[in-house]
Amino acid sequence: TCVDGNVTFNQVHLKYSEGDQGALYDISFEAKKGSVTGLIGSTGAGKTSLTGLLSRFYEATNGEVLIDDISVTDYSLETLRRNIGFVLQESFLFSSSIKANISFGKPEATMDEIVDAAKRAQAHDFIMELPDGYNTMLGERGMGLSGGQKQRIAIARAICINPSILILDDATSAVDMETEFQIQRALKEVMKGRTTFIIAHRISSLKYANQILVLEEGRIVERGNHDQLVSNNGPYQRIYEI
Ligand code: M5T
Ligand code: MG
Repeated sequence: TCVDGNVTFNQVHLKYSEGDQGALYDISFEAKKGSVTGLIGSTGAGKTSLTGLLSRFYEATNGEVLIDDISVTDYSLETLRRNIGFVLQESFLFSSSIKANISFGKPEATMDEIVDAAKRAQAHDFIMELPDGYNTMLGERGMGLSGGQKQRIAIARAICINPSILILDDATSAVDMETEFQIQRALKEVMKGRTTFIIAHRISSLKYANQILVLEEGRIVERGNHDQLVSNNGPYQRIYEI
């Protein structure tokens, strides 16, 4: 099943356990198909929790999370897995071949699809320079990759499943300018046409977001696009100045 990727949160509350004071309170917003939503806020504000609700890593204690007007609880986990892609700060690579790492979310992917995903992720060229190309083994007894290379493999993996919804944990670790440029290009490519959530650690990646949600202690304390939030002189402006 393919989804369009219209996302709605209606008064969502999340508590991880009975005693806990709650990770999210009264979260409501819409993210239209193909739009970019930035999430920003200090550590523990609830950014990861919010995006995790989409994949049903956890379920809302109250309120509803909808994809295309259907509650996420009505989708199978398999459908959610096929439609939601992740590129995380510390994306997990397996002790396996590059090929297997790219097609991890879609084991039936053809070699053509894998190469196409790698090209769009700006990873094809460095892969071809490795001793066994796409068959190069990664991990403990295999090849070590740089942070920037790992990130591009993770982007290729996300492109490979062709998800309608994409979650990016934006932090690019310390990489050189050229790698940074390639990663930005790859991210731009992978975001195309997908409903994207960017958990931003740098404001620069939020300048073009359709909406930005500023989270503090589980609540949305401010929302708008970059220009609106800068002129608001509120929490976003304070983060921006740091
Ligand atoms: C929000 C708690 C966490 C914090 C709050 C993912 C997760 C979070 N929490 C749990 O108890 N169990 C969990 O599995 O929920 O945390 P977050 O959503 O991780 O916040 P963040 O992503 O904005 O923070 P960071 O540090 O990644 O910028 O009370 O303990
Ligand atoms: Mg987080």
